Amino acid sequence: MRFSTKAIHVGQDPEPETGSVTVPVFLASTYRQSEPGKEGKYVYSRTANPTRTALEECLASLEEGKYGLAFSSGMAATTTVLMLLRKGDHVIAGDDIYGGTYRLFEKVLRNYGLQFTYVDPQDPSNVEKAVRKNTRLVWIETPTNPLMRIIDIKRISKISRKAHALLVVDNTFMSPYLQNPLSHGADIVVHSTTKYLGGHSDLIGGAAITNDTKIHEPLSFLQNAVGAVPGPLDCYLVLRGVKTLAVRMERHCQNAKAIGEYLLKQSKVERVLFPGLPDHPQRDIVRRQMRGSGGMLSFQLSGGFNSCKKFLKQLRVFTVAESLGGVESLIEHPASMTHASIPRERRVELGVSDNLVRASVGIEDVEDLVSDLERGFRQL
Ligand code: P1T
Repeated sequence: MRFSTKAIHVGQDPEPETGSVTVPVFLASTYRQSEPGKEGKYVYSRTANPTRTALEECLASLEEGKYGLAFSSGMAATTTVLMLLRKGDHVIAGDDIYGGTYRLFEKVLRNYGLQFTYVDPQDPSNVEKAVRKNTRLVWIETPTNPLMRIIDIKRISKISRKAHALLVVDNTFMSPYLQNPLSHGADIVVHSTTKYLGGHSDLIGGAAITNDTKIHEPLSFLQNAVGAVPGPLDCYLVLRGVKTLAVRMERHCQNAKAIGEYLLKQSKVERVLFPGLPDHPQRDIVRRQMRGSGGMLSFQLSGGFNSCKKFLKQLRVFTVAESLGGVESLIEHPASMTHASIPRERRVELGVSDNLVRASVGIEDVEDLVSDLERGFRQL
């Protein structure tokens, strides 16, 4: 089966009793046992729920994985994956990652005895040099949030394999339609399903997918033991979103490309960060590991934070908000919003400058998006 057929059918056979063509939302928290201790497939909904099972099977198949687990948020998925580690273990993480992931690592998990080193994985030798005896996990995003840097998953996977460390790729920015990290050597793929998978900015959710039984078993144990699971209605909403993922992603890619090209021509734009530009320095990796350049782009405006504020204030179609991946276009200022939890010096060092704007290009008519941006530029 190909992508959209899987998105619409895997885990979603018509319900046997009624023939319902959509997966029912099983609200039950618990299930009858025919005799005490004689458990069926479902016992208690934290452990397993039929609506969640449908979603987990579908997401696994879209990521070319065997096992999928759904969580109550992207951060819940990340936290649960990190709980595979023990006190004293070392993690190498990409230096440009979602601010909330950095905050979890630094402000929470460090207190539980995990060690973190941040490197720029655009040059894989930086990861190699950071390996210690106790390195157990490598964490990357690609493209990175918000600088849109591309990391070579295959090369990083060779390094992590040699170090006996798990490679986790947060695939939120691409969605499984555009990139399948497991096929390039990742051990676990993580998603914030809040974004493209849900696709309509109406839920918070997460997922982790793997091909390896030895990873799935302890992770599945942790999903139940920790308990950061999504409710059945949210699972249903992700499943509904996933059915149209392919058509949405095509339009996101098309619109973002047009906006990227438009931004390049603006005199007030100092730099456009977008993997879809023909002269992108990492276009060989883009071609090899991605099936499209996605709907996310960032750009730097001349005139600093003030200029960004003036620009954003004029917009009527783009909404100034955190998050991404919904049908509607969103725009934000990472330094004061999504990445505010990263200390300023560190942010500036990385390139998350005060004049950086990040856009999640939606699937509206692109002419209206361009006119909206024009309204913003007229004010500068
Ligand atoms: O918000 P939540 O579903 O918990 O997902 C966290 C998360 C994980 N990974 C990536 C790459 C993300 O971008 C996010 C959330 N990001 C935003 C809210 C944002 O605006 O970047």
